[in-house]
Amino acid sequence: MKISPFANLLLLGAILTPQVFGQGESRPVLASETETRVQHDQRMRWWREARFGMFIHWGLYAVPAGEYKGQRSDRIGEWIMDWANIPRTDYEKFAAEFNPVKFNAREWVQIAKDAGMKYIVITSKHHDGFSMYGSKVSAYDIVDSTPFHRDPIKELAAEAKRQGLKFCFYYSILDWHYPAAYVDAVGKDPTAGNRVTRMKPGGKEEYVRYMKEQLRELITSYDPAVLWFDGEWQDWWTEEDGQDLYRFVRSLKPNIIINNRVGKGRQGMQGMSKTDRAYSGDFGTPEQQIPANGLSGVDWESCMTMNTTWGYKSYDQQWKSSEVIIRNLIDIASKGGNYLLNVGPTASGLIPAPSVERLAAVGKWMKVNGDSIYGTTASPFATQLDYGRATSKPGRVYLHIFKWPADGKLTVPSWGASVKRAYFLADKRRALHFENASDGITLQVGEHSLDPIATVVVLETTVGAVRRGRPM
Ligand code: FHN
Repeated sequence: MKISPFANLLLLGAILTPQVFGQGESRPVLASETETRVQHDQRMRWWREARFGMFIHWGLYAVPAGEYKGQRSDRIGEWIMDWANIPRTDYEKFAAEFNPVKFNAREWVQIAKDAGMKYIVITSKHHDGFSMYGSKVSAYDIVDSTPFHRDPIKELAAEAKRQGLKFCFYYSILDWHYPAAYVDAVGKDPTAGNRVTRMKPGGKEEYVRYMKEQLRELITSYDPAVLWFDGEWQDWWTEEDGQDLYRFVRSLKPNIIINNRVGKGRQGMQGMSKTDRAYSGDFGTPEQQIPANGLSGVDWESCMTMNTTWGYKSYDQQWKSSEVIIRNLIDIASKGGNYLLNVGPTASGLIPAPSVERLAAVGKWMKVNGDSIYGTTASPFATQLDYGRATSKPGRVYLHIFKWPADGKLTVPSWGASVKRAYFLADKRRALHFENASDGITLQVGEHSLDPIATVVVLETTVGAVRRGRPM
């Protein structure tokens, strides 16, 4: 079943003792009855400052690469078992063909690091149920069932640590392969993707025990900084199940960060006021979109593909331009969010060249302008700039200019601070002339941009930047 992506409003499910909130605003108890706002902010700190991460969808689905018995589809590659209606036993045969001999953990981490990414989230197990790490609770994994016989996750975790990136896991609650699960396609076109996976009687309890054992080995053996759950929309999975799993994971690693798809935070907001229910998880997960005004008052991360698929498809060449990707990063940061940008490696273990090219272009921009993204909070302005975006830090506002003014002048709306100095982030020596006025400032930026995708101007201000949109 394809879930229609829509903005996720996440109520902070983390424990905040009643005195931290105003009266009547206490949240249900989740992971630990003692996490205060200060402790929560401390736990989220690196994640909030990081702003930019790499999503990796890698699994058996890279073997068919979007084609099965001559059938192709415009649907996402990692769902091929579903949309091509491949029986479990036939799908399992892909394991014997999966031998990613070109996989090189150092290269993958270097590509992420050079792009300016601060964390990596990789699929430990997607909906197909195949474990991309050496699992002790399932032989349906890359070490036991493929000719590769290596644990690429172990190599990637070690390399991420060596190069200073946070290593994180994606884990799917939905599992098409688990014996107790079955696809309820009775009377439905099984290739239409509207199938529902159900659990046989007693199967859910057995599966939750299995899932917890896998999560235990993932946390104790690879020490992930984030657990990025997915596949939570099944009707046999409840918000209460999510809160139980949230507590379980946090009991194994108290400072781990967990997304809202551990429970029903992604679906439950329709028709409900945001105070009706608190949802488990530490951040919202809008998918393939950037919420128009961000998600105020919560942490959130937009996850997006570079073409149209998460898992590799040999014929998907609908790549976003580097300009779109860089401006997405800026737009998301200006609204107080993180950007989780996906790559879908091939069955031979390579990140597709178009992805590598775009990530290098992002890295080139970030090398010069990263200060305007890392550790920033949302724009201090009440309305969105028509010529670009803005981010802020205490005592600074960063203007990202997409559209260069023909007359070399920009108007910056007032926001409760006055400007002391203005200069290009890429050329700090060159002071820019500006005039403070009651309704804002007029800034002279000259005839030519410094970067056609986004030129950054720094405004040094008299007071700490106003923080909007983030619980910081
Ligand atoms: O069904 C998955 C999909 O394959 C992919 O993993 C995305 C990434 O966020 N999540 C689910 C769809 O929302």
